[in-house]
Amino acid sequence: MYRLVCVHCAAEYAPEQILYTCERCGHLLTVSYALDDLAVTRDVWSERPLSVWRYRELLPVQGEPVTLREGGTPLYHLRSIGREIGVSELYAKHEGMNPSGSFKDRGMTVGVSMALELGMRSVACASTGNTSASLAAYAAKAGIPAVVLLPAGKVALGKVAQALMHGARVIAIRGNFDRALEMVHELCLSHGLYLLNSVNPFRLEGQKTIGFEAIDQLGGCVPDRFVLPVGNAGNISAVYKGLTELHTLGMIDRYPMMTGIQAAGARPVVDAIEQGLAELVPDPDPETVATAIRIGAPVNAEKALAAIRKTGGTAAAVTDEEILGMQRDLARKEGIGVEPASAASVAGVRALVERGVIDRDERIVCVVTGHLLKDPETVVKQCAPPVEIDADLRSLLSALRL
Ligand code: AN7
Repeated sequence: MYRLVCVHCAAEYAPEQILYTCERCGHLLTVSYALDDLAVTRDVWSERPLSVWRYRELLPVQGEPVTLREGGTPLYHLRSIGREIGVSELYAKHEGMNPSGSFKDRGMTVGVSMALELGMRSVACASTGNTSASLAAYAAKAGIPAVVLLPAGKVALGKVAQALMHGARVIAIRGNFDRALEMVHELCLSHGLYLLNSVNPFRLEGQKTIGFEAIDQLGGCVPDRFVLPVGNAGNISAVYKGLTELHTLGMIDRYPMMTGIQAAGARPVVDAIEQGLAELVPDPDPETVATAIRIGAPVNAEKALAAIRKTGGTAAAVTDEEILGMQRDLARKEGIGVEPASAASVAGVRALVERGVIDRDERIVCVVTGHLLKDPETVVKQCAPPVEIDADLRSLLSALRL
């Protein structure tokens, strides 16, 4: 059993209430389980396949979930990049290997399942792209309509293609993501659609399983550090929340240092950490090539700042050049294709090692959040086009300079 609890004033609400913010103080809600009554062991989990649903005792869904087989993503040892940076225990959890190509699927399998259990019959979100692609797919699977609001002209091609093809009603607003989120929130409250942005407490429950899986894949070992790209700061908050549950259950005895990486042009969380601010100052005009994290007013900042501070972690910004450079390195030196925002986590490790903030002995798990094919335009811009030749062997040998 669980209740919804305000992250700020601890007011409690019954789980069946359709509520995204505390009625007393307006802050976000989180799912709180009666962990003392929970009969679950690592052995029970390890008998199930690696997936979001391996951990179902720590998820709010009661019945059969709406699933496309999310989670169970590979954890790659980055031997080549690790050697270059001087960190031998560097890993990447490739969330691009989820059904729609990003970690959002972990949230949506839980979020859309809850929408149905709560009797909601339509869903909506604002998105920098991946949330909309994922919501569209899971709404299609569930057989319910979805509305998605995107910042016009600022969403990577593959993500728009997915949202359209899966049949969502796709609206592009002349404004940024932060404005789109305000609008869709109002729409959901006034017209009864179910809001599946990361203000939704149930969606984040699915995303916390990234941390569970990574620990399982390391043979039960807690890494020294988790590094995640930060946009709305939902994912880093979710992973930390999951770890607090494992800790309460006695399954882990320490916390990894939670580390958030933002783009230099969209870095309100980094500023808050560096300046020791209690509250974040929104950036009205965020800009970065990593459009997934082009977010100026992260709604989960309160939780993310606490996660970073309580675990002795940190936050850092990387430039667009560093992001794209690491996207190429991951592709060419490790065979791992990710979108720019995802490369930010590994680029952040490189920068923090160089600055002496990260110790080279640390065991580090970077979450790489979305697939390379999400943003083909940014890929093509970085690479020379194919060499076109006449269809004969002489031309081929000449093109290959053989
Ligand atoms: C690839 O799709 O916000 O810090 O609307 O797509 O939990 O927001 C995407 C975010 C990192 C940041 N990497 O995660 C959206 C959206 C990728 C992403 C993030 C996003 P949060």
